[in-house]
Amino acid sequence: MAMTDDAQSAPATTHPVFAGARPALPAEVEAGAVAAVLGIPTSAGSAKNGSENGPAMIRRASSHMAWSTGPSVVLDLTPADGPGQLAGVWDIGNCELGISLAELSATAAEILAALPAGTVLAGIGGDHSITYPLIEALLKTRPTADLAVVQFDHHLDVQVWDLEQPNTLFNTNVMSHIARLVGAGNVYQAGVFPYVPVVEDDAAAVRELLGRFGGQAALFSRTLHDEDLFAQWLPSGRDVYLTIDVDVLDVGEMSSTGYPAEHGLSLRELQRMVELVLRRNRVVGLDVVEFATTKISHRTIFDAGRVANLLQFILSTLADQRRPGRQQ
Ligand SMILES: [Mn+2]
Repeated sequence: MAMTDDAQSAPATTHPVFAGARPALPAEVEAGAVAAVLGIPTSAGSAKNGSENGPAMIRRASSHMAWSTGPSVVLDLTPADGPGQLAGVWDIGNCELGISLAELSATAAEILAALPAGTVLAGIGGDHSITYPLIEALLKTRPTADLAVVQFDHHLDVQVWDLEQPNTLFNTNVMSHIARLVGAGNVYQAGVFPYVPVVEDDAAAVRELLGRFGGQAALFSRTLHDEDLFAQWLPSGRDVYLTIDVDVLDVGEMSSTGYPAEHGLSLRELQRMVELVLRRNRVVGLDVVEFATTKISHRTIFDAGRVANLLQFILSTLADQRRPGRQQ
């Protein structure tokens, strides 16, 4: 197949599983599973098309981490004490969540209830609005008094109006709705662009809202780029929901997204920061959102590969934490 930067339409088919993970229905996932990957192919919460192709593109790009014939395993060379074997990751297919908020949450709750206790539901978006029903379902099925949300994103995704109307949920305001769910003080926003234009009449309200958040480690801040300062800023020892909007990456590494960042993090920087989140907390749910394209090209295939590598890194780190003898 010729691949150029124009022409090819995005795929109608999907690679069956993420990175050779074991395929199963949620109820078939075995006890002790580390994570269950769930594709959520929607752009219902976005003004732009393309994020509905995220799960298919990212799964297809992940196929370089799986043999095409017969069962295989993935060895992980990142642990300092030698190769580990990635185990316990399942792929439970796609979930067509529909467009009503109640429907989204109910479906996600059914999936979580069917999975073995302790299995991390790992969502592949889809636009960023999917994070709200995933967190709502998590709170409903696995109540915790101590949930923090760590968001990597180029944008704050907050607004200060119409927040009592759940049908106004979009990728542009999803974190305001999530702050209402978990308490603003429990939402940590990392990698956000530091200069935020607001309507003058709203400036005080926005400052007040952001002041109630766990905090913002903005893109150009020392808090984000000094590892010690960033570790101090992060929640520690808590149950964490991790949400990664891929537009937090620099356009040079991620142009397949609705609003690419002219200046963003490198994938390597993001990995180091995400690793700190994982090492210092118990990640109980996660998603990777906003990969978006309507075309197949060299560029979009490599972008999808970077998202696949990032998700593999997160799942491998979670699996490594469950290895016998590891400190939690
Ligand atoms: Mn976002």
